[in-house]
Parts: sequence; C-alpha cells; structure tokens
Amino acid sequence: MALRFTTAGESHGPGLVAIVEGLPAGLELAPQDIDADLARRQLGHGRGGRMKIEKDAASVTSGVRHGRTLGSPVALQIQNRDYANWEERMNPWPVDADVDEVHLPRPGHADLAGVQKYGFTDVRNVLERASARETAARVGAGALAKSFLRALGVEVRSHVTRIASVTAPPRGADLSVADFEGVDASPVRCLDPDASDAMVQEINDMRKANESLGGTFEVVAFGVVPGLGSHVSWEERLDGRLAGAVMSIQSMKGVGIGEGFELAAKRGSQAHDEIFYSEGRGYFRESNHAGGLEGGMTTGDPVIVQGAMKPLPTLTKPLRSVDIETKEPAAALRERTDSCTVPAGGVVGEAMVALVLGNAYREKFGGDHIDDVRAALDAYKTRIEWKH
Ligand code: EPS
Repeated sequence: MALRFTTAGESHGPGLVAIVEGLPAGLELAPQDIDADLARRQLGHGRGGRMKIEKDAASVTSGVRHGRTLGSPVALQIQNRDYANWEERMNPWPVDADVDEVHLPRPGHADLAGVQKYGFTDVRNVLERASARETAARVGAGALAKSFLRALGVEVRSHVTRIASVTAPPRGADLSVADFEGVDASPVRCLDPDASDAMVQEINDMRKANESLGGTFEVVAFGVVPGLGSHVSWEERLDGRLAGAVMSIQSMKGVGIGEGFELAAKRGSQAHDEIFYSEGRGYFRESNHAGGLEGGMTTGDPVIVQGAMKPLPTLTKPLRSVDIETKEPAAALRERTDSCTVPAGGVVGEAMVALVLGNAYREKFGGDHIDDVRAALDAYKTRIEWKH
C-alpha cells in the first residue's frame, strides 16, 4: 500500500489539479482542512501582485463522499483566477489572436534548459509549468496527507529560520506543537518576534533595491512513531526520501535533516543523542541533533527537515541573458513577481514532509479502512512498548 500523488497545471492556465491515491477509506475530511493550508501558502511578506488576484480554494471532485474518503483516488482542482487575463495567451486550443513568444530566458529559472530539452522556441512553454504556482496543488495534496497523519496522532508544522542575512535565534530543543500556535501571525512565519521584524525590514530594503531574497525554513513533524523507513536498502531510508521530496520544491538548493550541515562541524561526543530508559517513558533522548532519524528510520523524536531556498530568479532589475531567437545579448525576462517566498516555502515543505510520512505509514501499517490502520499502529506500539 502506497500513498502517491501527482499534480498538473500551468501557472496562468485554467487551473491546477492534484490526484492523491492510497488514502484509506473512512478518513474524515473537511473542506476547511484543505483551504486553510491553501490560504496559509498565499501569505507572507514579500509576495507580489498575483496573490491579490488569487484566492485559492480546492474543489474536490472524487474519492470523498459526505466528508469521508472512499479509498478511491481523491482529485482536487484549484482554479487560476488570473486565467481570465490570460485566456488568449494560455488557451489550450488555437486562438485567432497573435500571441507573442517569450525569448529571454532568466538565469536561475528552468527557461533555457527547458527550451533546449523540449525543442521549444517560446520560453513560456517551460516557465508556466516550472512556476511555483504548482505548489498550490502540492499543498492541497499535502493537506490530505496531514489529515491522515492527524488521525494517527502526527502533527506537521514549519517556521522560517532565515531570510537573506537575518537569522532567527536558535530554537529550544524542547519545541512542541503549542510553540507554533502564533507562527502564521508573523508576516514571515518566524517564531521569534525580533527576528521577524528584522526579516520584514530586510525584505523591504532589498525590494527597494530591486532584489529578490532567499532563506531557510524548518519543518517539524511531532508524534511520529519509531521505525518508519529502513536501514536495509538505500531507497527505503526515510531521510533520503524526505530530502528528495523537499529538494523537489521550486527554488530549493539545500536540505538538511536535524542540525544538517552544522553537525559536520561538531565533535562526535556532542553530535549524537544519548539513549536513556525509564519505566514510565520507555526509551527516550534528551536532545534531537539527528532530527528524529537514525539509520534512515524514525526514532520517535520529532522529525526535523530544513530547506534552503535561493532568491527567486525573476528580478525587477534583470540579469544578463541572451535572446534565444537572435542569439544577441539581452536582459532576461522581466515579469511581475514575488520578492520573497520563504514563508510560503515552509508551508509547501510541510506538505511534502506530510506526503512522505503519510506514505511511510501506509507502507508500514497497510489497511483498507482508517480503523485498520489505527489497529495495526496500536499493535505495533504495544509490541515495541512505545509509551509516548
Ligand atoms: C511565479 C510568479 C508569480 C508568482 C507565482 C510564481 O506569478 P505571476 O507571474 O503570475 O505574478 O505569484 O506564484 C503563484 C502564482 C502562486 O500561487 O504561488 C513564478 O514565476 O514562479
């Protein structure tokens, strides 16, 4: 049994689609579970004009009846409101109007490699699908995975840890779900109020200087049972799957598990999480440098995945490029764009982590109905004497 998903859709086409396969039957869902995450993804200081046009909401067209999953594929559709302004340029069918081609690939975007690979003369044929608009569909799919995980006691959260030169102070090791309560109230989704203010200022300053900004976020999954994933083969190592899933988000250039790259600088005696046991708690750790993963398996401590985003490649003061029709030097395409999407990146990161963890639960515990999954999970917790 696997939890799988796919998406379809172009940024300014009629809309986006996500299909999620492998959810058990009987799982309770509410439209608000999906739409709340879609709205969270649209927030964040540094967004551009497009977010005033879109108000993302999912229309579920299969796999759910009267608020419960049927065990069949769940399809959800998200309309692109902006399509109303692009009907000629992005119509699936031929139009009478003359539609100008785009010939100015942006450094850092999929534009140049995409037209070379697919044999296009129009960069738009690539950029429309490469656009991070697609992440709305991932977040819709991720919301379903989150509902499944929530039914098994798992909660997935995220926060922004850096925007350009501004870094949030290190978080405490005893982070809990409750600490994330107010995170969406910060305009940059940062847990530290002072760092949040400084990040907003940084975005304002850089935006004035026609710059875009990158940064880092951290996704934390609480309540994960030990033993998801496996050490026995490379494909089953859950850290590899999580890293691949988070790296696949547009603009990602780095992924870390737990303390990630920082662990490379630590001494062995300070890098690992010592093991303790008590009657009341069973096995436990007092630190979580490893980010809840050892040997490609979950340890039962919070799963922590960091993502690093590069600055967005669409710039209001464009970089040097080449006109792919004339081969002459030219400034790269200049389009309406966001200046910073790291806060949204964290929400997309939650979705990807939830989809990977959801799949790991499906693989390990199987079951056709959600009650089967719960029963298998409970039996496993009893066998390993898991008391958390
Ligand atoms: C994007 C460019 C902007 C973003 C878009 C991603 O769109 P537009 O060119 O229409 O202004 O707003 O992101 C979204 C629409 C979204 O929903 O996240 C790009 O080029 O990647």
